[in-house]
Amino acid sequence: ARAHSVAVLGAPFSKGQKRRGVEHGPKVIRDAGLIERLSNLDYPVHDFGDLSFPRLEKDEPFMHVPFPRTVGTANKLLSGAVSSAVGAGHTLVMLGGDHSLAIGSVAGHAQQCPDLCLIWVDAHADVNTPLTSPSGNLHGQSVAFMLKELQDKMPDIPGFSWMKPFLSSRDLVYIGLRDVDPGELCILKNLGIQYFSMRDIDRLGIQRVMEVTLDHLLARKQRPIHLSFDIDAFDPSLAPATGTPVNGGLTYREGIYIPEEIHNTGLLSAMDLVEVNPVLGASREAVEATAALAVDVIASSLGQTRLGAHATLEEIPSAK
Ligand code: EXY
Ligand code: MN
Ligand code: MN
Ligand code: MN
Repeated sequence: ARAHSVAVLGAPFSKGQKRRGVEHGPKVIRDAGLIERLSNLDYPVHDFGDLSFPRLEKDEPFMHVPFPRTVGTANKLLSGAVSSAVGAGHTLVMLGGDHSLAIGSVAGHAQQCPDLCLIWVDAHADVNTPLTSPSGNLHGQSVAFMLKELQDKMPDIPGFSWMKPFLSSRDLVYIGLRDVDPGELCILKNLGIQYFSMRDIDRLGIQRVMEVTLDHLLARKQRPIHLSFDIDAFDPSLAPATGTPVNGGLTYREGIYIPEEIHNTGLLSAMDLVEVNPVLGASREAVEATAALAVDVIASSLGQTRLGAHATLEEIPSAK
């Protein structure tokens, strides 16, 4: 049986990339009414507040990778918190912060649920290794830390000795890709990873994409799902306040259908909502629209339907 309570955990962290502001993601997502929206659904919601991450005095780049120890240490802390929350029976919602946080979030989840599968909704594949990364930024490398098949392609990055890769490439599906680096495409192809680019969504439709995704991950056996949702999967017209926007993204309806279908499996065990950066919105409206969209994705993942929350009204009120 799945958890019957939800834990919300903020991770105000930005050192997986070089732009300031994404550490304020948890605050703007909460300000958009997250906790209230979740309490309209049918289970208790625990707000665990925000983690506080240590600032390291000295953290020299590794190759061209900035802040390796800062990112490694933050993710170690996050993985412990996620592991405890999932272990206590909560469905965990992690609010980022940049997408490097998925390393700790998925690792902590996997500590409790070693057979989990991962659905990565993103414009980007975030599967660079330090040797393929054009930017060095760790938020573009999160998945490479997780994959067993990349073990001997990953150098020993300072700050990450606490973790070992734990995910098989067949236990991962990408949805929404449209900005993939050459080294990343090489990894996707070589490891035979299942992915749906925006073009694939155009061809198949989001309904078929979700059918194939869930079949790929769950047909052999039902198991816990981790959803890692990068807000930049949406079209920038809908989610402008983010660090690496890419044109041609998910529509509102596609981006809501994905979490609705995941909820309907009954197997969602933890999720991330990352890369909301209020400093990068052109206006207050742009920031609020992005944060409201994040709330819609989270609420849909947890059972909010487009026909409203689960009805408590069973009978038509009688006038007589
Ligand atoms: N692929 C590029 C890189 O590795 O630098 C861009 C990565 C952006 C990562 C974002 C948030 O999903
Ligand atoms: Mn990402
Ligand atoms: Mn992205
Ligand atoms: Mn439900």
